[in-house]
Amino acid sequence: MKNIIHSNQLYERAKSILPGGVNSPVRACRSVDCQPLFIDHAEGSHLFDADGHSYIDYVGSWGPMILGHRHPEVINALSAALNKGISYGAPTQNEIELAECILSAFPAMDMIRMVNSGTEATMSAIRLARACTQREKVVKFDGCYHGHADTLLVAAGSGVATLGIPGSPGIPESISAHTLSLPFNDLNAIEDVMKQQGDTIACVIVEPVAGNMGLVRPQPGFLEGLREITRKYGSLLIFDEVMCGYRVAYGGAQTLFNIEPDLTCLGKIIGGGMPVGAYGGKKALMNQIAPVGPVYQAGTLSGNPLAMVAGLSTLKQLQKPGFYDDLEIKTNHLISNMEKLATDSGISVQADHLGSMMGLFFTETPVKNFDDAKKCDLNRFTRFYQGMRERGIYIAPSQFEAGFMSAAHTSDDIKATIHAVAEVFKEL
Ligand code: KE4
Repeated sequence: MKNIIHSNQLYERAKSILPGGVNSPVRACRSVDCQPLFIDHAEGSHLFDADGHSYIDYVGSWGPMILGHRHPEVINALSAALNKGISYGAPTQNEIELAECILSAFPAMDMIRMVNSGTEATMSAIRLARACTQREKVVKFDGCYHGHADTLLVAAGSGVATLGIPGSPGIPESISAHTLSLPFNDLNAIEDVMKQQGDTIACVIVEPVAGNMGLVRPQPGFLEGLREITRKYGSLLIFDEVMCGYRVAYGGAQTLFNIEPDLTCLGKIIGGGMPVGAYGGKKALMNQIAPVGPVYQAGTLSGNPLAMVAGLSTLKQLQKPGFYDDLEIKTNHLISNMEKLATDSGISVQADHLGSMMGLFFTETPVKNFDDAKKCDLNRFTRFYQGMRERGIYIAPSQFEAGFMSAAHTSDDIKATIHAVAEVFKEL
């Protein structure tokens, strides 16, 4: 067993002043019966914990670190910006540069607003959709996560439309009652709901490639069906590409699947590891946002100049020829080897990847929605997580999360990972 005495000491200190000792619940590693590792620093594809142990990182800060840690171009851009100041609370050229870069990659948007997180992006997009349609109800999908705004933290129903049951105490039923959660990949369910109450639905929000129940890709026709049915009933289609934007393709899932949503939410990669979110769409919608229009949304640190250059210097690297091809080759190599090793070990897994976003479910049935995902062998996943971490491989501490390859992962990293998988699978 790795000696993680410093992490444990830090964890004891943290628990007395931070709820659960963390600033975001999943980091506490509770679902995999582990103490969290406290990270001291990172470089390339590796994290280094407070006890000096190194780990090959497939969490990538939950998605942003597609270049790997401390990419020289990003560090140089941040250092230069830092020499000019940290925050002004006033417009800067950096905000325009990043906005122009994003709009050139997402033709469904011709205007965008920067915020500080994915939660702010989706929360604001919902408010805009409600204002523009003069409707209140929101449709989401079981197992999709769009941040922790009240409207979107709704326990997933199962099978049929479920009027929101608060996913957390503190969310008034008067709010969650406006949110319906349907099974992902189920066009019949959304067609039924829209037939019954489509004229009250402000928007349908979806992770076009789901990553918060593990990786679940859209079934053929699902996204096209959402686009068609929302147009038919005058509801807005919101693609939450906070995770899959710039991850599954440079132009996100909407480019990969050639679907034009009405609003797009982004985060993670567009900040290059700094706190950035964004939402955007056509001018007719976005000009409803204050100060031009009446829909209010604001933020002290929105468009922070350091965060803007971290994002822009990251996106510029993604534009390099072959960037996504290289990620696809590396991710496919890892996932296909994991599938083969599982078969050789007699372990039932469902593995998948889209670009450098990958998933591994411990189940024998294909996973098309959250009900399928919930049938996974969570005990087996816990043992897998523990075995991999002991061997210096850092994966998400939850069966219901995705994994991420970065440009910094080397063939030696992937070889070492496959070796660790082979050993751990033998123990499962
Ligand atoms: P943030 O508010 O965490 O920046 O973004 C919320 C969000 C919105 N939409 C999607 C598709 C997301 O995946 C997220 C956040 N993702 C989680 C990981 N599954 C963040 C990690 C965490 O909560 O600590």
